[in-house]
Amino acid sequence: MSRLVVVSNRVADPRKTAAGGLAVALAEVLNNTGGMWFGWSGKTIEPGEPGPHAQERPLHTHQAGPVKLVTMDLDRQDYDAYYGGYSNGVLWPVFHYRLDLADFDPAYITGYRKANQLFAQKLRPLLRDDDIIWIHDYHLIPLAAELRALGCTQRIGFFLHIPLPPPLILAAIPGHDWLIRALFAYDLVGFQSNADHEHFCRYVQAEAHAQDLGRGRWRAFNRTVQAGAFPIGIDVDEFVALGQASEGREMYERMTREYSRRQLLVGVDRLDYSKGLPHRMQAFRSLLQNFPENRRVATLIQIASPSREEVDAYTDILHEIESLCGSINGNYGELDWMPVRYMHRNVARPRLPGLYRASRVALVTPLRDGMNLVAKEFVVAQDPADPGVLVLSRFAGAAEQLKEALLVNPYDIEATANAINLALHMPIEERRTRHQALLATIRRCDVHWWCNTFLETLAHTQAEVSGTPWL
Ligand code: GDG
Repeated sequence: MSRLVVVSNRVADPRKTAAGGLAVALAEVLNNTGGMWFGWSGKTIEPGEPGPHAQERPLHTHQAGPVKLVTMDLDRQDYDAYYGGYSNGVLWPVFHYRLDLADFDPAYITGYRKANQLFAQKLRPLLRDDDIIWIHDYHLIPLAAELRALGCTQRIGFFLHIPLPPPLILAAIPGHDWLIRALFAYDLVGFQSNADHEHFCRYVQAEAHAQDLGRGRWRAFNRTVQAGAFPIGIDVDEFVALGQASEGREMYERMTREYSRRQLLVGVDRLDYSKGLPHRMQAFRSLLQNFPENRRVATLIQIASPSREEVDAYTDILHEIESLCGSINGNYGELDWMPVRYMHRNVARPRLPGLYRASRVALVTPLRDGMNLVAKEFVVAQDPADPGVLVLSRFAGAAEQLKEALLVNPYDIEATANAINLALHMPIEERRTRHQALLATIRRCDVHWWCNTFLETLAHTQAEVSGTPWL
């Protein structure tokens, strides 16, 4: 059987838990298959720091159960241009439809390309001829092209965890044609949703004049690539077990005791402008304003785990949320009731199922999201006899699958407040029916299904042995 080699910007020990959808999902996958996980070490070399040049620097290797973790350091300037610059200052905002937040500094793409070349140079000697290589996310789009340029002919798949916007938004990125052309170095390119896949098809047809070979296959730049939607899921059994473990149960009991006369609403997000936190706060404020019967009853617990604090747009959103929470609590709070409990901290993963289960409503209202795993975790954590209600943004990839949630447009503050009110007062029969349907979908398309479907499709793509370097 071929060995699986996973490549992503960050590598996490699969035996430990980590926040962030990508790490959580990959840890689960590699735990089952074994193989190698390659990525950045998390360490940067500061200018003037003694030591060998990037190309000669040794790799860090660590055996974690069945998984060999191999990581490399990056020079500070390269890391800043590649990670904070191009990946999170250009690709993240544009792919989340936020052209206004993009910083198209030309130095960024140079650093991005250089980091990807270094990844390829370091990875190449570790590869076996029959490896299956699976590259993840927007940080590493050109990696397969760089590997092909070094002569790699292995099957290489790519999965984009974030949305792919429509062609005209993509076209705002200087060098967008280079970026999409790089996708043709892969054998299989996977997206989270049908909408993202459709954007890819429209782009390659219109901008790259690709030939449609049918069944998801496209021909351009002397290469054939297959593309499709592979919605990511969670490890349902693992999450159920986590909820039954002592920390999960204790959390549930503590929350239900503490809030016995209240109704809890919960939000769990990385602190990111794509997650729609200010809009959510405004909707919650409208709920209290328009439906006063919820005052003294509804409490929103919002966890916003720290993320990418070195990027300016993230500091701005932090201040905006803090000010909104302060004003809601100031205007509506009572001596014995705080409407919003906001935490800008990480919560230990074993506590999450208990927190979800104690909550009557989850607010998952991103302005754009590739998938959103919190929506799925919330459903799985519920008591089927008395389940909570999921309020879900129609702009999360998860909305394509989770039709029985209360779907909202998060930009429409009043309509979202109405939906939250509906959720808080939904009769138990309706809650049960919706929950049953949601759970069935989430179980059917769990993380193992996602991984197996992607890897099986990759194994069956028509192998193309042409190492033509075209970047
Ligand atoms: C990308 C895409 C896509 C969050 N806060 C804490 C915490 N978390 C965990 C959640 C969940 C994960 O992090 C977040 O999942 P999302 O799906 O919201 O992901 P992103 O980080 O934006 O990731 C996204 C995902 O990739 C997978 O493809 O779904 O659309 O943007 O598991 O529970 N975990 C802990 N403490 C926290 O405070 N322990």
